Amino acid sequence: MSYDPNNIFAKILRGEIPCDRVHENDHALAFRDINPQTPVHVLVIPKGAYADLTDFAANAPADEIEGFVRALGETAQMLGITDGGYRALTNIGEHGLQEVPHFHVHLFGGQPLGRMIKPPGK
Ligand code: DGP
Repeated sequence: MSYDPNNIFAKILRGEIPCDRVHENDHALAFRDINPQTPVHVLVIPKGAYADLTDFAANAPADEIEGFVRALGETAQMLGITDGGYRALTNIGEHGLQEVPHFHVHLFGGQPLGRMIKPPGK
């Protein structure tokens, strides 16, 4: 997927629209999802322009990958969800129902989360 610089998360990174920021480092920003699915629902995004995990894994330099992964763990710690457990999830492309074409990882927590996937038709 090619990167669309007009996507909503690019606008958040440029400060053109606000977000409820939770954490930030040189390479990543964490903020609350506008439509939370669980008591804690935060998005962690790289500051670089990557459309999805496939793009990020192939093209991000090592320092950006490290900064992003550290931000994931730090954000979970800051949110207080590590003891109870939580889920980190990224949607990719059409089958993954990715809505925003800037790589992001959802952090869900604050309650038992149930099964990871509901099989089709069940
Ligand atoms: P996904 O389907 O994985 O691309 O999820 C995109 C998520 O982004 C979805 O849970 C709602 C959230 N979202 C969309 N627009 C905004 C926004 O303007 N601000 C915030 N904080 N979250 C947004």
